Amino acid sequence: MDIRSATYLISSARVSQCPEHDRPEYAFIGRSNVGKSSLINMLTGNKRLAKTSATPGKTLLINHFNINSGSWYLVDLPGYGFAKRSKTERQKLEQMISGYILQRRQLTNLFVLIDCRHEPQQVDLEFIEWLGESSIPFSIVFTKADKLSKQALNKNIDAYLQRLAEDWDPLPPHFITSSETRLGRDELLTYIEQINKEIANG
Ligand SMILES: Nc1nc2c(ncn2[C@@H]2O[C@H](COP(=O)(O)OP(=O)(O)OP(=O)(O)O)[C@@H](O)[C@H]2O)c(=O)[nH]1
Ligand SMILES: [Mg+2]
Repeated sequence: MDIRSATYLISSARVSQCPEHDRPEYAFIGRSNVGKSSLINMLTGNKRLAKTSATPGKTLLINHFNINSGSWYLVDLPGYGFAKRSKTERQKLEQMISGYILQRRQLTNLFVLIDCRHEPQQVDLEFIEWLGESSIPFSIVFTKADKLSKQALNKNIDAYLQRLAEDWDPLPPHFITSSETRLGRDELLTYIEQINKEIANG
Protein backbone atom coordinates (compact mmCIF):
# COMPACT_ATOMS: atom_id res chain seq x y z
CA MET A 1 0.00 0.00 0.00
CA ASP A 2 1.16 3.49 -0.76
CA ILE A 3 1.06 6.25 1.80
CA ARG A 4 0.29 9.22 -0.43
CA SER A 5 -0.13 11.71 2.38
CA ALA A 6 0.39 11.77 6.12
CA THR A 7 -0.41 14.85 8.17
CA TYR A 8 -0.60 15.68 11.85
CA LEU A 9 -4.21 16.22 12.90
CA ILE A 10 -4.52 16.84 16.63
CA SER A 11 -3.26 15.97 20.12
CA SER A 12 -5.82 15.04 22.77
CA ALA A 13 -5.53 14.67 26.53
CA ARG A 14 -8.54 12.35 26.77
CA VAL A 15 -10.49 10.01 24.55
CA SER A 16 -13.56 12.29 24.69
CA GLN A 17 -11.49 15.00 22.94
CA CYS A 18 -10.34 12.75 20.09
CA PRO A 19 -11.50 13.72 16.58
CA GLU A 20 -14.84 12.55 15.23
CA HIS A 21 -14.68 10.42 12.10
CA ASP A 22 -15.76 7.02 10.88
CA ARG A 23 -12.49 5.58 9.59
CA PRO A 24 -10.20 2.89 11.00
CA GLU A 25 -7.51 3.85 13.50
CA TYR A 26 -4.26 1.98 14.12
CA ALA A 27 -2.57 2.88 17.37
CA PHE A 28 0.91 2.23 18.77
CA ILE A 29 1.61 1.43 22.39
CA GLY A 30 4.49 0.06 24.44
CA ARG A 31 7.04 1.08 27.02
CA SER A 32 8.50 4.56 26.88
CA ASN A 33 11.37 4.75 24.40
CA VAL A 34 10.47 1.47 22.62
CA GLY A 35 10.18 3.36 19.32
CA LYS A 36 6.46 4.10 18.78
CA SER A 37 6.86 7.58 17.34
CA SER A 38 9.87 6.49 15.25
CA LEU A 39 7.82 3.66 13.76
CA ILE A 40 5.06 6.06 12.72
CA ASN A 41 7.69 8.21 11.02
CA MET A 42 9.21 5.16 9.32
CA LEU A 43 5.82 3.98 8.04
CA THR A 44 4.84 7.39 6.71
CA GLY A 45 8.29 8.22 5.36
CA ASN A 46 8.40 11.49 7.28
CA LYS A 47 11.06 11.68 9.99
CA ARG A 48 9.52 14.79 11.50
CA LEU A 49 5.87 13.76 11.66
CA ALA A 50 5.83 12.34 15.20
CA LYS A 51 8.19 13.79 17.80
CA THR A 52 10.86 11.36 18.96
CA SER A 53 13.55 11.58 21.62
CA ALA A 54 16.42 9.57 23.04
CA THR A 55 14.96 10.38 26.48
CA PRO A 56 11.90 8.31 27.51
CA GLY A 57 8.62 10.12 28.08
CA LYS A 58 8.53 12.24 24.93
CA THR A 59 4.96 11.53 23.81
CA LEU A 60 2.48 12.63 26.49
CA LEU A 61 -0.78 12.97 24.56
CA ILE A 62 -2.93 10.98 22.12
CA ASN A 63 -1.68 12.11 18.70
CA HIS A 64 -3.74 11.57 15.55
CA PHE A 65 -2.21 11.46 12.07
CA ASN A 66 -4.39 11.59 8.99
CA ILE A 67 -3.32 9.10 6.30
CA ASN A 68 -4.24 9.38 2.62
CA SER A 69 -6.64 12.30 3.09
CA GLY A 70 -8.74 10.81 5.84
CA SER A 71 -8.83 7.20 4.56
CA TRP A 72 -7.48 5.98 7.88
CA TYR A 73 -5.50 7.21 10.89
CA LEU A 74 -2.35 6.38 12.78
CA VAL A 75 -2.37 7.16 16.50
CA ASP A 76 0.73 7.71 18.61
CA LEU A 77 0.20 7.08 22.31
CA PRO A 78 2.36 7.88 25.36
CA GLY A 79 4.49 5.03 26.65
CA TYR A 80 3.74 3.04 29.77
CA GLY A 81 6.04 1.73 32.49
CA PHE A 82 8.31 4.75 32.79
CA ALA A 83 9.51 4.62 36.39
CA LYS A 84 11.00 8.10 36.66
CA ARG A 85 7.68 9.84 36.95
CA SER A 86 5.51 10.86 39.87
CA LYS A 87 2.68 8.52 40.81
CA THR A 88 0.08 11.15 39.92
CA GLU A 89 1.62 11.69 36.51
CA ARG A 90 1.81 7.96 35.87
CA GLN A 91 -1.82 7.46 36.83
CA LYS A 92 -2.90 10.31 34.56
CA LEU A 93 -1.11 8.72 31.61
CA GLU A 94 -2.45 5.26 32.41
CA GLN A 95 -5.98 6.66 32.44
CA MET A 96 -5.38 8.42 29.13
CA ILE A 97 -4.06 5.21 27.55
CA SER A 98 -6.69 2.84 28.95
CA GLY A 99 -9.47 5.33 28.17
CA TYR A 100 -8.40 5.44 24.54
CA ILE A 101 -7.95 1.68 24.24
CA LEU A 102 -11.21 0.71 25.93
CA GLN A 103 -13.49 3.45 24.62
CA ARG A 104 -12.29 4.43 21.17
CA ARG A 105 -14.67 2.62 18.82
CA GLN A 106 -12.55 3.58 15.77
CA LEU A 107 -9.58 1.66 17.20
CA THR A 108 -9.17 -1.16 14.69
CA ASN A 109 -5.86 -2.65 15.71
CA LEU A 110 -3.41 -1.86 18.47
CA PHE A 111 0.26 -2.50 17.74
CA VAL A 112 2.09 -3.44 20.93
CA LEU A 113 5.77 -2.60 20.55
CA ILE A 114 8.45 -4.71 22.18
CA ASP A 115 12.18 -3.90 22.11
CA CYS A 116 13.71 -7.02 20.55
CA ARG A 117 16.84 -6.69 22.71
CA HIS A 118 15.12 -7.49 25.99
CA GLU A 119 13.80 -10.63 27.59
CA PRO A 120 10.03 -10.74 28.16
CA GLN A 121 9.19 -8.09 30.77
CA GLN A 122 6.40 -8.42 33.30
CA VAL A 123 4.93 -5.01 32.50
CA ASP A 124 4.49 -5.94 28.82
CA LEU A 125 3.16 -9.42 29.54
CA GLU A 126 0.61 -8.01 31.97
CA PHE A 127 -0.41 -5.34 29.50
CA ILE A 128 -0.91 -7.96 26.77
CA GLU A 129 -2.92 -10.09 29.17
CA TRP A 130 -5.14 -7.10 29.94
CA LEU A 131 -5.71 -6.57 26.20
CA GLY A 132 -6.84 -10.18 25.90
CA GLU A 133 -9.21 -9.85 28.84
CA SER A 134 -10.58 -6.65 27.33
CA SER A 135 -10.98 -8.25 23.86
CA ILE A 136 -8.85 -5.59 22.15
CA PRO A 137 -7.53 -6.64 18.72
CA PHE A 138 -3.76 -6.33 18.81
CA SER A 139 -0.52 -7.46 17.18
CA ILE A 140 3.05 -7.52 18.41
CA VAL A 141 5.77 -5.41 16.78
CA PHE A 142 9.37 -6.11 17.70
CA THR A 143 11.41 -2.91 17.33
CA LYS A 144 15.07 -1.91 16.92
CA ALA A 145 16.02 -5.08 15.00
CA ASP A 146 19.06 -3.21 13.62
CA LYS A 147 20.59 -3.28 17.10
CA LEU A 148 21.07 -7.08 17.12
CA SER A 149 22.88 -9.57 14.94
CA LYS A 150 20.60 -11.78 12.89
CA GLN A 151 21.37 -14.71 15.14
CA ALA A 152 20.68 -12.84 18.39
CA LEU A 153 17.52 -11.37 16.88
CA ASN A 154 16.13 -14.79 15.93
CA LYS A 155 17.00 -16.19 19.33
CA ASN A 156 15.23 -13.35 21.17
CA ILE A 157 12.13 -13.44 18.96
CA ASP A 158 11.85 -17.22 19.36
CA ALA A 159 12.17 -16.91 23.13
CA TYR A 160 9.54 -14.18 23.24
CA LEU A 161 7.09 -16.13 21.10
CA GLN A 162 7.63 -19.18 23.25
CA ARG A 163 6.78 -17.16 26.32
CA LEU A 164 3.65 -15.79 24.63
CA ALA A 165 2.65 -19.31 23.57
CA GLU A 166 2.21 -20.15 27.27
CA ASP A 167 -0.82 -17.84 27.28
CA TRP A 168 -1.85 -17.56 23.64
CA ASP A 169 -3.07 -20.13 21.13
CA PRO A 170 -3.00 -19.08 18.39
CA LEU A 171 -0.23 -16.54 18.84
CA PRO A 172 -1.09 -12.94 17.99
CA PRO A 173 0.32 -11.74 14.64
CA HIS A 174 3.85 -10.40 14.99
CA PHE A 175 6.20 -8.21 12.97
CA ILE A 176 9.94 -7.57 13.17
CA THR A 177 10.90 -3.98 12.44
CA SER A 178 13.63 -1.39 12.41
CA SER A 179 12.90 2.29 11.98
CA GLU A 180 16.54 2.73 10.97
CA THR A 181 16.59 0.20 8.11
CA ARG A 182 12.82 0.24 7.41
CA LEU A 183 12.67 -3.50 8.02
CA GLY A 184 9.05 -4.66 8.32
CA ARG A 185 7.55 -1.60 6.65
CA ASP A 186 5.96 -3.44 3.71
CA GLU A 187 4.61 -6.19 5.97
CA LEU A 188 2.98 -3.73 8.36
CA LEU A 189 1.46 -1.61 5.60
CA THR A 190 0.15 -4.71 3.80
CA TYR A 191 -1.39 -5.91 7.05
CA ILE A 192 -3.13 -2.56 7.59
CA GLU A 193 -4.30 -2.52 3.98
CA GLN A 194 -5.77 -5.99 4.35
CA ILE A 195 -7.75 -4.99 7.43
CA ASN A 196 -8.93 -1.79 5.75
CA LYS A 197 -10.18 -3.87 2.81
CA GLU A 198 -12.00 -6.32 5.09
CA ILE A 199 -13.73 -3.39 6.77
CA ALA A 200 -14.65 -1.79 3.44
CA ASN A 201 -16.14 -5.08 2.22
CA GLY A 202 -18.22 -5.34 5.40
N1 LIG B 1 18.63 1.93 16.32
C1 LIG B 1 17.33 2.19 16.41
N2 LIG B 1 16.88 3.17 17.23
C2 LIG B 1 15.56 3.40 17.31
C3 LIG B 1 14.61 2.64 16.56
N3 LIG B 1 13.38 3.09 16.87
C4 LIG B 1 13.55 4.10 17.75
N4 LIG B 1 14.85 4.29 18.02
C5 LIG B 1 15.43 5.29 18.95
O1 LIG B 1 14.86 5.07 20.23
C6 LIG B 1 14.60 6.32 20.89
C7 LIG B 1 13.14 6.42 21.28
O2 LIG B 1 12.33 6.48 20.11
P1 LIG B 1 10.86 7.09 20.14
O3 LIG B 1 10.28 6.78 18.80
O4 LIG B 1 10.87 8.50 20.59
O5 LIG B 1 10.19 6.16 21.27
P2 LIG B 1 8.70 6.23 21.86
O6 LIG B 1 8.27 4.83 22.09
O7 LIG B 1 7.83 7.06 21.01
O8 LIG B 1 8.97 6.92 23.27
P3 LIG B 1 7.96 7.79 24.22
O9 LIG B 1 7.19 8.72 23.35
O10 LIG B 1 8.88 8.49 25.14
O11 LIG B 1 7.10 6.78 24.92
C8 LIG B 1 15.06 7.41 19.91
O12 LIG B 1 16.37 7.79 20.24
C9 LIG B 1 15.02 6.70 18.56
O13 LIG B 1 15.94 7.24 17.63
C10 LIG B 1 15.11 1.60 15.70
O14 LIG B 1 14.38 0.89 15.02
N5 LIG B 1 16.47 1.43 15.66
MG1 LIG C 1 6.74 8.74 21.41
